[in-house]
Amino acid sequence: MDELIEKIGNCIERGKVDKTSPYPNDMKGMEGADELTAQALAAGIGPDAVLQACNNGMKRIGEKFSRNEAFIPELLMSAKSMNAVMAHLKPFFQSGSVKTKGKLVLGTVAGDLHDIGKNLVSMVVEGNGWEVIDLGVDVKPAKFIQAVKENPGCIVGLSALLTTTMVNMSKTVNEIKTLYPETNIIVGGAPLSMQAAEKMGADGYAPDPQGAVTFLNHLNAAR
Ligand code: B1M
Repeated sequence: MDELIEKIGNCIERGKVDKTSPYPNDMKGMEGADELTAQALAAGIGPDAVLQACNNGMKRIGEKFSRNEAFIPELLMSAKSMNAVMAHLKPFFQSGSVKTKGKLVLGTVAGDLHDIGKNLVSMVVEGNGWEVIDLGVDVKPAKFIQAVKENPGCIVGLSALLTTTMVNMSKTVNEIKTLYPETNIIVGGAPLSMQAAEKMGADGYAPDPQGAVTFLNHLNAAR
């Protein structure tokens, strides 16, 4: 079991999507993230353990990228492998859904194309009984505002992975709060912190998807 988990993490780090994928060259013909995840779940390994292995693999490729030992194409292949895993995990995260507790309008802010973390937040929040309106990546403030207008009472979730796009996050918070001051906003993403969230006027910060669920559930309880 441990070996299977380790292999999945390795596929994420190396960007091995599935058996037919010709990349990376030295793994040609070998099973990839897709097949190994299916095997792991069939063997009774929990989705959380699979996800943890993926996050570890993603962390390793990220560290290589920081050291200039990996480049954008490698990162893209890792992201593609992660998506292959997430296709298997999605039903597990969604199965907790009983009834809709409210709406979360979610998106990665303008200028930022990172969506793996946002997609995880989306799955887990949905799995915990919330309806998620996912606006995608590179979302301009006007698009968030339109969604808030169309979904009265919704909560807004903003994700950012780049320190350079945190300024767009701040702008988005500001524009939403100016027009819809009663709207609750939660922010997250690797460069964020509670302090940064407070500084930009957001109502909450979560370091991970479960933290986002806790925040949303607290808001509901207080309503
Ligand atoms: Co980029 N990238 N990237 N990248 N990339 C980082 C973020 C970076 C840290 C890498 C590095 O230098 N070590 C660095 C940012 C540095 C900085 O600003 N401090 C970086 C850079 C510089 C860039 C480019 C500028 C590179 C270039 O072109 N020179 C470029 C920018 C493109 C753009 O966005 N405009 C770029 C591009 C890319 C790819 C497209 C190749 C690819 C993204 C593919 C995709 O998302 N579809 C990519 C990737 C994969 C990464 C790394 C390796 C992995 C990110 C990831 O998915 N992590 C990353 C390095 C790293 O993190 N080790 C890196 C896994 C994911 C599950 O974690 O997204 O943090 P994360 O989400 C977590 C939490 O943060 C939280 O929950 C999630 C689950 O725990 N969370 C929330 C996230 N959103 C939340 C919202 C919430 C609550 C919690 O409430 C609403």
